[in-house]
Amino acid sequence: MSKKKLNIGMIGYSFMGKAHSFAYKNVTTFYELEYEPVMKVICGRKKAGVKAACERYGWEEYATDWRDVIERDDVDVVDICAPGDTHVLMAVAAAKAGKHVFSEKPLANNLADARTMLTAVRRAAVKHMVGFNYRTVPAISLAKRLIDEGFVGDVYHFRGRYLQDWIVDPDFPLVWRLDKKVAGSGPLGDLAAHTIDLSNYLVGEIDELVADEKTFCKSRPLPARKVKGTGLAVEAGDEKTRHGRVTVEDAVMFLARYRNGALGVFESSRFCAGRKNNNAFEINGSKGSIVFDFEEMNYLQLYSREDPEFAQGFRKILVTEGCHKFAEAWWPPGHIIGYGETFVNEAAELCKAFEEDRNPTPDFLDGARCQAVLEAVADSIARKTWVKVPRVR
Ligand code: SOE
Repeated sequence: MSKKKLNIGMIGYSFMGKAHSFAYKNVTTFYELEYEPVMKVICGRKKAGVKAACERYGWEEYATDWRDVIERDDVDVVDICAPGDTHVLMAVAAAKAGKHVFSEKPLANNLADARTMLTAVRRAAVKHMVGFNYRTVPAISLAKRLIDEGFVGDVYHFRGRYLQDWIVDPDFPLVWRLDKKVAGSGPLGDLAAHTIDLSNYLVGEIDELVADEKTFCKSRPLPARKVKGTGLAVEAGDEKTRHGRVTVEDAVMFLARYRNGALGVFESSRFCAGRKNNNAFEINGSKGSIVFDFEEMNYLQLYSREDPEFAQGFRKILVTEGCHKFAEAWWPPGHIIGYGETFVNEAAELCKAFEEDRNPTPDFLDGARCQAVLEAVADSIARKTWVKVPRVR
């Protein structure tokens, strides 16, 4: 039977553009899908860069103006992989044009924009998805199942951290992720957004929080005019004396109280030497605990107080069996998966939503709920006090 086509128009071709291209290219190899993504058009402002990405990643065509992508009749889904400051404009225009919208995280650079995006996709009755790719790690699905099926009991604590070290060198250049106007915030929106989404998903909504932050390195060399590499890897300009101001935090932390009575501790930083992509958490409940660390993403640790006393202890569950959601599509048991596969799983979820005529998960509501926490963190830092997290429905 011939498959139905889902034509994708993707804006952005850097790190996330590469990840999403990898996903569209590989998804039908692993998933039986009624709808098949077609890599129609990739868009970026720099002609040479987007042309090269188009050829390398395997897109049919390229464009240099995102509005052209949105206006095309042969585009069904607009996939936004551009920096946060562009999301609201692109997503609202895409929804108005009747396109389904897939946006990278954080959904926007502030809560007002996130709400605008949510309203736009709801009004247009189009499908919407936000790129919290870690939800598709099989160990995260297992954590959700263990919590839902009562293995952890009532949750008392969520302790989450997301740590990296790629800007610990003060000579690392002033890239867009360090510019508040473009990125919205530092590790808060870039990293803690993932932790917050996982905590929303696994534990529930946060009621109130108190936060603090620090910028260790306030000025950095401007990047080389001709930027080499993509994503996080760029070179400083030859002239290390030309500096610019860092306008985002380097590290952020907050304490949280959940609506269901649980307590949370969150920490995110890009100044943790040796921590490359340390997205990790521990949840402690009345019946047991679970522990996850992305650097060992194929495992989930479980401690059950209901095991016989003589056998109690943390067990490491290898999450690669056919019974494990998001692992079942891949390899035989024990043949582990990696970071790229999370994006393939995400693309499969997007396609399945069309087959099942529902919205994909996580969606703009999840994105806006995360944004409400990000906003509360910024508010708490500015006012140096506990603040309530605005509700988003
Ligand atoms: C860079 O810090 C980054 O690529 C984030 O933007 C991603 O969301 C995160 O998953 C990995 O690190």
